[in-house]
Amino acid sequence: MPIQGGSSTGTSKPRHAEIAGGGFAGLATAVALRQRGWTVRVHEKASELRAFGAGIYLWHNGLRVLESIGALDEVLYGSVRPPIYETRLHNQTVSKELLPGMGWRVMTRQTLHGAILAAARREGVDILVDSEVVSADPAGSITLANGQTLPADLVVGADGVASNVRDSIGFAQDRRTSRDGITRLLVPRLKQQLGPGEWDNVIDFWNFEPRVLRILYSPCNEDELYLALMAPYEDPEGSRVPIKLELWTRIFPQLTPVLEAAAGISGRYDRYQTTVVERWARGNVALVGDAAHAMCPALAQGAGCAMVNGLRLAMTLEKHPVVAEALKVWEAEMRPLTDRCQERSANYAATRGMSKGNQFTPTILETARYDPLEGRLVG
Ligand code: FAD
Ligand code: 5PR
Repeated sequence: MPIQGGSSTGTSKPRHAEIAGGGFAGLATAVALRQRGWTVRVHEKASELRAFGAGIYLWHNGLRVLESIGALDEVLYGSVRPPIYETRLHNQTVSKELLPGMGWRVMTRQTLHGAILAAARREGVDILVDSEVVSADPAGSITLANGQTLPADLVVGADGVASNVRDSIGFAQDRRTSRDGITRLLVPRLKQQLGPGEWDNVIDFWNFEPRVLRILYSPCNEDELYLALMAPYEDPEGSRVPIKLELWTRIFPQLTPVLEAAAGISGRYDRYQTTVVERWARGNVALVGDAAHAMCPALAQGAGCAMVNGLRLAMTLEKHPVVAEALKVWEAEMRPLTDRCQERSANYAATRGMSKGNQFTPTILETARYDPLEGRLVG
């Protein structure tokens, strides 16, 4: 008989989860648990529920999670599937990838966050803002900044790369920062001003001479364009925000209209971060998303993996009623796939290898091809 929210002690009281973090990981996990009979409370330390950052890519794996939690239609409506992923080196096209059979979409982070939040509200997830989780206890509780301690059958640390849940428990971890980083901005499409060109494509403009600068040009919808401006951390001009317009237009003159728009936005430069944690779970506490496996963005899989792992966590808890046992099964099942993705992303970032083009091989796309509902690879 399937376990429909009955607690492991055999009473009919629904099992309860306390989740730290109202980002993509926390909210997606919350909906997946709620759909399986749990009561769920999400704590977000910020005073507003919103996504930080500009645009985001999702692939088959993440889109299947959205389908499962009831957020896909809204995302499809507000996003695009660019016809081609083009890579240019010194403005010469090195590849045009069509990615046949592969589901992928580009959208603003607000579109994605709004759709998952709407699903959470529909499902009756309890969401508190201005609620900071300071620590967690593997026996099953969290403590808030206001001093309150709340018991739970399951605690989820989805509180991002600087996770308090993780650090309060003391998981051994390796945290690294890369030599490159990114300034992310949303600007108007300005297709007319850009002039003739295939401006509905994603275009990854790489430049190594006279200096290392890269622009990942990603349309999110008819009106909004996501610009990711990459520069080494040690380049004070390339990493400056607001951007140094004259530097960027000199190397990428074809993007002048959108760079002018970008120069009017304050923006933020972030170095890539990687976190490897010895374990994803201890007792009744599970780490989901960047708290567990922050990764370089090269393969655009951080949020996809986060949501997949959150959904699979809820699915595993359905099959294994003892929470601490379920968490072990879940980690053993999901970790290798996530680790491989993190390694491949780190490798592409370290070698800047995406500049060679034809980057989306079936192996590289392994995580993107994972179907969380079927538990196997597609395509
Ligand atoms: P976060 O998004 O960091 O959310 C954590 C939430 O928890 C926040 O709302 C925060 O305010 C809250 N919080 C933090 N601490 C506490 C606390 N103590 N108590 C309560 N709340 C707390 N991924 C993709 O899938 N596709 C992409 O295209 C992509 N592009 C990227 C580009 C760049 C440049 C970078 C850096 C990352 C990219 N990623 C991408 C990765 C993706 O952004 C992250 O993996 C994803 O946002 C992780 O979600 P999360 O919910 O785990 O963490
Ligand atoms: N892909 C995406 C992205 O946002 C980044 C990278 C790759 C979608 C960074 O912004 O390689 O840095 C990358």
